[in-house]
Amino acid sequence: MRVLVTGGAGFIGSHLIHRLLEGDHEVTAIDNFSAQEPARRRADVLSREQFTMHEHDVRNIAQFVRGMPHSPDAIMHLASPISVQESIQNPYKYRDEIMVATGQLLQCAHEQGIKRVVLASTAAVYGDPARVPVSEDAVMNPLVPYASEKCSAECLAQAHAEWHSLETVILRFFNVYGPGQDPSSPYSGVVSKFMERVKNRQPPVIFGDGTQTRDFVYVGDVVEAIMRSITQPVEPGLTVNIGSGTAVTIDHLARATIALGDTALEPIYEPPRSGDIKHSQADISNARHALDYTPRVTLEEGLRKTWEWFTAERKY
Ligand code: UD2
Repeated sequence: MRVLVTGGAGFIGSHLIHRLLEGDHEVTAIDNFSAQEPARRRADVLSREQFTMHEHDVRNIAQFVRGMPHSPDAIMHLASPISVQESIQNPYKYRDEIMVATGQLLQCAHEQGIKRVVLASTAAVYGDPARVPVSEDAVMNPLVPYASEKCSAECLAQAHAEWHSLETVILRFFNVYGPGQDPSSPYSGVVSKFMERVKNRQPPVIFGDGTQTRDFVYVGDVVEAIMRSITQPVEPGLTVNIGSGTAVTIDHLARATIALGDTALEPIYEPPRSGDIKHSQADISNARHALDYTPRVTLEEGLRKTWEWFTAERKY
């Protein structure tokens, strides 16, 4: 297949591109390299035949797609800012780069006769769910701009599935982690933050009392789910949770990371972050059924692989 990946130099995007190339697909990717150094290094590592990476802003995605010599068969739309907290500080960035860009992408896919668009959405659309594990039919309850823009993007995708029979697939990612996740931004994922701190013999910093839970899903499992959603027959508008199905406390995560570092550190506790939800855990029955998705990497194994990457010379 010919696949366009937006956000191709990002954490999930670079893993996905490796997997697509292994499967002999032809891949074009765009990225604005907003993550700077790691993103550029990832792009270099990935230079291969059957693959091109372009520096391009997702807010002008239609211009890029219209200029492609051959239309792709499918688009995997990963380009997106990802921070709950940053979206509170800068909501317009989130509106433009999530809702506006996705709307443009869907419209252009329709005009160009592209069959399938897979969207990266998020567990944040549920807000603080009434019960966990949460399934896809739970009400959307976005609590921050990041989540509400993702809700809007989902609605646009559903509308395109309905009006134009565009094969859209919405993947609601839970907390994705693994090798290659960049710890350097204040908004980086907690696993990368804890790994970096423990590697430097500093205690992990926990926001709140550490009893909040998250569903951590290994990036390799996420990539398998994406591959299936690109290549398998699906009902247009399919919406599925992509998590591990298990909830873990942040306290447990901190202690598991400390154990990997073989140190006697104790976590530091700081006030909770604004916009933080308390509990998150995916019901993954729909993904199992519709995509034959099975998470294979346990948290213990995933953390070990991630730790090995953090402590070896990092290769993005
Ligand atoms: C993550 C994703 C978000 C969305 C969501 C879906 C990132 C950066 N964000 O948001 O895009 O998909 O999951 O579930 O991947 N924490 C600490 N210490 C730290 C950092 C974080 O205690 O140094 C806590 C934080 O307060 C929160 C939990 O760890 O309770 C997870 O934080 P996060 O930033 O990794 O991810 P989250 O769930 O806000």
